[in-house]
Amino acid sequence: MTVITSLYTTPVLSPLARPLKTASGHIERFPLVLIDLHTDSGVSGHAYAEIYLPELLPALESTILGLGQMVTGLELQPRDLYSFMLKRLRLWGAKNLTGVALGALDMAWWDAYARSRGEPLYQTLGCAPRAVPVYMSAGMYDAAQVVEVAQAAVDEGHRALKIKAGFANFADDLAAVRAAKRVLGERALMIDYNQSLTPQEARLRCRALDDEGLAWIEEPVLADDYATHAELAAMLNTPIQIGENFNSTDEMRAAIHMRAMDYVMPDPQFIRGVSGWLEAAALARSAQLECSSHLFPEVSSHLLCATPTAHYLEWLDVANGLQSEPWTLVDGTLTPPARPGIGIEWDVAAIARHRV
Ligand code: SMN
Ligand code: MG
Repeated sequence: MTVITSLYTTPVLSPLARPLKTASGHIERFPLVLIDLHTDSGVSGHAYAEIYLPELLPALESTILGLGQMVTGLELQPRDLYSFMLKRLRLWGAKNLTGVALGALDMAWWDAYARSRGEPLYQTLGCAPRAVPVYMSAGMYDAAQVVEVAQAAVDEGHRALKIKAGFANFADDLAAVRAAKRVLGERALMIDYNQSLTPQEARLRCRALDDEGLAWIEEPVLADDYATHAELAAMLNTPIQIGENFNSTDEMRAAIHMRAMDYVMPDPQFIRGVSGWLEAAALARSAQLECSSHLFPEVSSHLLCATPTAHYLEWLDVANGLQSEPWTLVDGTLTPPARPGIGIEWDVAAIARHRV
């Protein structure tokens, strides 16, 4: 029997290849809490949590440490730990900071569990590794700036690119889309409004974009406005994509019930980790929704191998620079490594340079 003995966290501001500008705020360096979950068998689990506001990084770290206290001394059995924590958090609720902290902790204890079995996570989840199609995720660029980003996507062998939209004038959205398409050729282009439009503005802009051949339009309105997303999904030919802000599979189930999307893309920490993702993958299959990942490319490379309706893996390099075993794409795909666990190995010197 293996028991959790302690939890260590490290707050960092992780460097980005390009600042991430969205219509709802932008991120220069990515605030992360690195997690090391230790056990009495000498095995440790490694994962990280993200937050988009550096001012809240201390709050996220202390929330993770608080939840860590609740599982210290418990046996390293991921599903039992998840069920225990859902009960423990029932009265307070496991959403936003608490839910994200639980999700990151769940990733860490699944990593430790797979490592304790000497298995890559995909093997522990009962599936073979495979090359998961990737799209390069970028920020918000005007028609002139987006050319360089789209060319970089082509040069790096990507099959698809996502850019952010939501300029003050729709003409700038359309110009950026067309400029990117001219560079991308037959490669797929997605856009992400990051919840920035009103329902009426979303109707106007999505209708005007509907013949541009976009692979999907993401979160045009507030993430939990399932009614408007459902209206847009019914109205448009272009698929509507949501899911990164589902705090749980309970919210995902409600969105599916309202037919709020054509595609779904849970976020591994918001959906509450590996345990939550496995529930989400089952919901996506039963609803026959193509299922992509949001951020967290390392764990997503394993999870999408265990997802029956797997679609795309979002490639936004947030933590690669903090790891001694970098993750590399091959022909626009990412295959989970045959290393124990998720495969995250920290680069201590790099972390020291970016520690808060
Ligand atoms: C996104 C949101 C927050 C941080 C990074 C990226 C974006 C996405 O919504 O889908 O990548
Ligand atoms: Mg998004």
